[in-house]
Amino acid sequence: QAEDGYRLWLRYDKITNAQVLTSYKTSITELVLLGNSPTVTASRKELQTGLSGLLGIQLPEATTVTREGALLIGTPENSPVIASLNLTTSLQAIGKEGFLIQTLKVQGKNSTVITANSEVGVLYGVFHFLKLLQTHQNIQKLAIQSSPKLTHRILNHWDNLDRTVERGYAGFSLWEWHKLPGYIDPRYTDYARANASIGINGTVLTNVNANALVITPAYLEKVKALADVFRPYGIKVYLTARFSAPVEIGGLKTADPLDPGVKAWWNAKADEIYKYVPDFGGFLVKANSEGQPGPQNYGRNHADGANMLADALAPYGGIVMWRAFVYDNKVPDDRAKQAYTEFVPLDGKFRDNVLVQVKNGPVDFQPREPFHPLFGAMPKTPLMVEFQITQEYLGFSTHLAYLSTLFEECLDSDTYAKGPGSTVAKVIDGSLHAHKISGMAGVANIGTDRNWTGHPFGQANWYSYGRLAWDPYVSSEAIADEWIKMTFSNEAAVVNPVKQLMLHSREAIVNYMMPLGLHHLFGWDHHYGPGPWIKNKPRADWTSVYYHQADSLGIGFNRTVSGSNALSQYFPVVREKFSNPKTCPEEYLLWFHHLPWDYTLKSGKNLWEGLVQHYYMGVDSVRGMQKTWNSLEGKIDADRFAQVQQLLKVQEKEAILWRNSCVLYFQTFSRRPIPAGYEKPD
Ligand code: GCW
Repeated sequence: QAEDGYRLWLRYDKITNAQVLTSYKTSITELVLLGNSPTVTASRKELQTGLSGLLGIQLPEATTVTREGALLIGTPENSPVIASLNLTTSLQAIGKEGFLIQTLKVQGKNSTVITANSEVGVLYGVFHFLKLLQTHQNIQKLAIQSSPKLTHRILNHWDNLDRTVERGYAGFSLWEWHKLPGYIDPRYTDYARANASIGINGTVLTNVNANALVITPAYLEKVKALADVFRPYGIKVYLTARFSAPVEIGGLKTADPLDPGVKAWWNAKADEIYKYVPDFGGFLVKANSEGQPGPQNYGRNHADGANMLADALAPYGGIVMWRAFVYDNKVPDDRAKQAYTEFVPLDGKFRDNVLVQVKNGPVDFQPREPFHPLFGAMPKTPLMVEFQITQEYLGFSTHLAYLSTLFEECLDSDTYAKGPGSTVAKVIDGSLHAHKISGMAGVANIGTDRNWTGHPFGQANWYSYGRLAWDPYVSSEAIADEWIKMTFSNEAAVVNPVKQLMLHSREAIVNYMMPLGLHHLFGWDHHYGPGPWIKNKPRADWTSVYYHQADSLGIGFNRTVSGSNALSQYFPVVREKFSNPKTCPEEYLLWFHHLPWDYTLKSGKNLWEGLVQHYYMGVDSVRGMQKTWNSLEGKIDADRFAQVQQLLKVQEKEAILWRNSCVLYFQTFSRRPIPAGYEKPD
């Protein structure tokens, strides 16, 4: 049977390791799971599908524990046996969405208990339990307690109503607007299962470049149909709000957020939306950025705009996620500075149900960026981090890039906002500044492709995003380990090499696209191939020369005090470290500094030689990845093996194109030879 990757990491093929299989079969003998609410039904179905696949058994159901090896599942509310277990203290500690999995004697029998304060918490526990089996863990003495560290774990779909996806590379939008609400594609349920399995609890259905039509009744009916499918899986639906909607669909003359008529319009709109979707999550807004309308059109600021919408949603418990990715018509001396400049003065001015959503870095989802200086700089406002799961700037769904390492690098960065240890993770999980709400947003890489993400390894980015939104402190290595086991194989001979390949894959791309802190050197607008030579576009900050600033003397963007002084936006310890090229981590060197071609790097090589070396290393790494992958032939199903093999060949070709283009282009400035020993670029 062809393996098309549709099942993602929720593959429940029969366990072939006889020892593991036997031990599971003795430990899992009956299911005690009461109730039939939609969420309980989802748990039951997942378990039965999972266990009949993995163990090849149809688990008998009972209403109470009758034998050794019972799986006792539920909340104290829906299960009298669980209520009698006296787990109150542990349950108190895990919050609404957390879960416990414990080996306990119940009615004298060894049982595995999966419990939580809510049915969705139980569902998360069920997925976790299945993962233990998928990854061949010992389940004899379980004592697992897990709760999400962030309250809002959200996918952002940049999906348009015509089903095109902005920066989406895996087919069209999953949402079949034309057929909704009458036809419910079973794929919506599989989408919800996949998200619930990693704890994602919200989805923004529409593009941040918003279309106001989605909040008209004709579409709200369709939105409701999707929300109804997702609800049992703990997933709330959110929409993007087009700021000019009162004018475009409401017939008002203005969208001024301080205008009483505009406020009344949004209040009524919220009332209407909640009639369709009683647990509607709220709005995500891109305003006054890249031509989108916003409060500044009326001389108001971001807080005025966000607060108006927040007030409309507050009676229903909805939130506003207001994006900080802003740049306007005035081309700045340095675009990297604009968000901080506009938002820091507004700290403390936002309503309690507003989160400001900040991209991981200050420019735009580059293969590598230093962390955004807003993190830590708005202590009175809950900040979300926005990651891009879709690989707009990392080779689309053609190049293999395991992005967990990028996410992790950002989350682990120390802002020094409150002294050492003030990491981005602590800012966004709310612990640094004691916020009650917190969140992470990931721009989805999912579409109608059979395997959802185009590249089979794109699935790992969806997966790792969800895992990090649940726990931003978990390591990329641990995530890769479980993902590989669930997706490909438990055999060490597969797990170890694939893990190494994944963990180094993003650095390979940095090297062949934008080493040493270079950034935004892409071909015009499509952001795929190389275009370091791009100039003379409508805006200077849409060109590559604006970012690399190469000339006969040197290369790099000077963001120190003698340049744009973007460094002044970081806290002193970071600022000082990055300001000095000798202490600035070399991966950010040309992000912050314009340096002469003969500047000496840590390796002893000069800047030109070091740059060339990185470009060549990038291509070499791709060749290494190919070698590793080729060695796995026969250990991975033939279909996915061949697919990845072909994609890696394309990637090698394109890595060479990147390397040669950049090296030859920059050579026109450096006027230095390619050091000996490298193959000739052409
Ligand atoms: O990365 C840039 C993209 C735009 C995108 C914008 C944003 C949705 O090139 O396509 O628009 O960022 O994040 O708003």
